Amino acid sequence: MPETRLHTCMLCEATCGISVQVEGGRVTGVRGDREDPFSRGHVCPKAAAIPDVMDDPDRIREPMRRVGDRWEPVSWDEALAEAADRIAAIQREHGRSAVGMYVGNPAVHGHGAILGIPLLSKALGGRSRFSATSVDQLPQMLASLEMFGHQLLFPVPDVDRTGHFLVLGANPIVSNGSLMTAPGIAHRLSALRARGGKLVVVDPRRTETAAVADRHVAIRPGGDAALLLGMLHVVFAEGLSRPGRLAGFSDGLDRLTAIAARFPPERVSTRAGVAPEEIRTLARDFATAPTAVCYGRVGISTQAYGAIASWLVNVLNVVTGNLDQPGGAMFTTPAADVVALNARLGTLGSFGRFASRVRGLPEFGGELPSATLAEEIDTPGEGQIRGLVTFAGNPVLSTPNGGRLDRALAGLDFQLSIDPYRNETTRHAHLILPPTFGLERDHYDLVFNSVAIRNVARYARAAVAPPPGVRDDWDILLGLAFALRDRGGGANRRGFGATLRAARALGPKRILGLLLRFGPHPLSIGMLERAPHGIDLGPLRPRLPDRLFTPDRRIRLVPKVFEEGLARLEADLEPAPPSRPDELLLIGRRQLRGNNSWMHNSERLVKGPAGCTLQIHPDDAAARGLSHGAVARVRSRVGEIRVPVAVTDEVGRGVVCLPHGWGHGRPGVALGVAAAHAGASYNDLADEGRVDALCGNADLSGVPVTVEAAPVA
Ligand SMILES: Nc1nc2c(c(=O)[nH]1)N[C@H]1C(S)=C(S)[C@@H](COP(=O)(O)OP(=O)(O)OC[C@H]3O[C@@H](n4cnc5c(=O)[nH]c(N)nc54)[C@H](O)[C@@H]3O)O[C@H]1N2
Ligand SMILES: Nc1nc2c(c(=O)[nH]1)N[C@H]1C(S)=C(S)[C@@H](COP(=O)(O)OP(=O)(O)OC[C@H]3O[C@@H](n4cnc5c(=O)[nH]c(N)nc54)[C@H](O)[C@@H]3O)O[C@H]1N2
Ligand code: SF4
Ligand SMILES: [Mo]
Repeated sequence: MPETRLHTCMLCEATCGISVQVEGGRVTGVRGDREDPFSRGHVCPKAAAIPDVMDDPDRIREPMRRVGDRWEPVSWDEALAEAADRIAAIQREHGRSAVGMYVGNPAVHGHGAILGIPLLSKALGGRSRFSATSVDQLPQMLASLEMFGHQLLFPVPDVDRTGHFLVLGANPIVSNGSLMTAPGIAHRLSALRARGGKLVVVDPRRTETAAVADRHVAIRPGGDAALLLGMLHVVFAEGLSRPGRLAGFSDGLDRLTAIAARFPPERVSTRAGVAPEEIRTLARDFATAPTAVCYGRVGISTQAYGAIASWLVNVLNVVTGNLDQPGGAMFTTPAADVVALNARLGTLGSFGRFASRVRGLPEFGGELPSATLAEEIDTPGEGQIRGLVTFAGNPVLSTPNGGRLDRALAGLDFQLSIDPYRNETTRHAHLILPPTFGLERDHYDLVFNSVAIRNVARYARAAVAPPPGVRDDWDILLGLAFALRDRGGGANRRGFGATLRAARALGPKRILGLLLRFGPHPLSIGMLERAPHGIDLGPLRPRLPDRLFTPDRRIRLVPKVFEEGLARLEADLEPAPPSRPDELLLIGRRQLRGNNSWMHNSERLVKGPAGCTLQIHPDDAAARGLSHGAVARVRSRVGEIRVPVAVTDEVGRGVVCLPHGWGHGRPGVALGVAAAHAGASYNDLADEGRVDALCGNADLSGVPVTVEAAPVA
């Protein structure tokens, strides 16, 4: 008899409640849970592919050791001991920073991983930490740290109550929202328009979200900081600034006014690629709406002025009185308050405490920018990285100049990867340790409940048993941490040993229970288990100034780093002409049937028309003799790829668009389905030399490329 179990989709930030059909210990179907008070039955096509990963014949089901080109199974005890021995040996000879760690995106989708990673990190020691943060939301974390005193205190758009939603560089209809947990966002956007609200999308491409908006502004890639400065100018110049009660606990309004005065729309228009009158209209519509929220995501983060743009998004919300107000940008009150926990542990965040060895890029939150990982491995000298641990990441496909990183990984003395797949990155590992996945483990969204547009909580118990040879991420991380500690890892060995033993005694579920008990809502794990559809704790409420973590509980409107960073932008307001007349600017896109680099091995997601295509404007295609479906050769400073073109006016002239996460055709990759739909990698074109100079985040937007018909091989 099939049974129904309730769970949570862990693939993206929407955290949809799902109803899982289980038969004979296997998952036979996944549907949206209509009784979930938050997601109300919404799911996207990816949810049905969760069991594809669980049952994937290519999934790794026991620890594997590479001997040359061959892979052989190895016991857990042997694997953990060997990993710790080899890491400790490298660190003894070359110092702690000689072994690095890269943590990928799925790490934040599992509470065991989130709680376990700091323990492994401490056991490793050293400074060579990298993660997907620096190819993603680092600028937004920096803005939160500098303005609100905590790198994880994100303002979240109150989508359900806003009257005016200004979206820059995000495509929630496809991504299902980011730093904005809002399952069923398409319905929420329709509801916004149905109640007379406005949706405005600023994006170089006419995206799926722009297509349902009241207005689409086709900005020049990297032009957001300039645009926002122009808007701010108009707000002040036309007397539309009304911070209201926020003025009582904000510092720097005068300095901000003076800064804005320097950037009239006429001055920023070229850089933004938006006409002065349009900038004025955007500013007036925003500032005069009864409620409004400005929101930016990947498109404003992964670009040359991402930090400044992220700061200005917050600033615009403050000066128009829309921060911490219903219908504006608000702060979630999560049941398990990781924001407060981090504050209590003294990890509010940090910036620039040290710099990377080769290029001198700044530390952020104890990490270095991923754009510098390859050169830290392939540049000889003291402090060179010789060993690497990768956890739930695929940096060969997800960080700029993945080709260089691919080659660098091949030269490591030792690589350990914790991942269910042998993919473009983990194929270089000497050992792969396979985790439980998806519905095989309990689930609580520590991170995404903290950026949800309502206060919600849901605990899901594992729906099926895992294959016998895999272990929970938590157990793997803790096992490694113990093994490293036994070999001298961890700064204060006795204290660290006690921490590890306490962590093991408690386990993630009881740690979560403690967080709930000491959290802001009267909740326990037991209560959550008795309400498996999830609990709605109500709409977001104003939280300031109490929720601020700055020492004086005041908002810093003009942090020094951003004010100083303006000089670079000012010198770049008239962008240099292209170095070649036929140059085009490359931007990215996400796809409904994909999840960054790792869901392409699900037949149901990749079947149908090719997913990896280069979108190009009809005029640009014609000028190059390219017709729809023809294969183009695309070249940048760092590499070249071949990819079929899709001729469309979704992109403007001069801009081409390619999804990231493809490029599965490399030898040694064990992804049978994905190899048949290999595509090519965006990050073989993205240039690791291009970063936001202010914070080191990767600049992936507007990569100069040339496109031509591929010569027949
Ligand atoms: N050009 C370009 N590059 C980008 C982006 C872009 O927009 N354009 N986006 C960037 C962004 S936002 C992100 S977040 C990064 C993502 O970059 P990464 O995090 O480096 O890569 P993913 O593709 O998410 O790979 C996730 C890996 O985790 C494994 N995995 C899945 N579930 C689990 C699990 O439960 N446990 C463990 N241990 N492993 C698991 C998968 O098999 C896969 O190998 O890419 C970035 N790169
Ligand atoms: N289906 C699916 N959902 C996902 C993912 C996935 O791979 N597939 N990935 C998940 C992850 S890791 C993340 S971080 C989120 C990301 O969520 P989003 O940020 O909503 O997703 P993107 O589609 O990357 O949106 C970025 C937009 O920025 C635009 N853009 C590029 N350059 C610029 C620029 O200079 N200025 C402006 N204004 N816009 C620009 C792009 O055209 C694109 O539309 O999505 C998550 N959800
Ligand atoms: S929208 Fe995200 S959370 Fe919801 S079903 Fe799709 S992948 Fe899962
Ligand atoms: Mo991301």
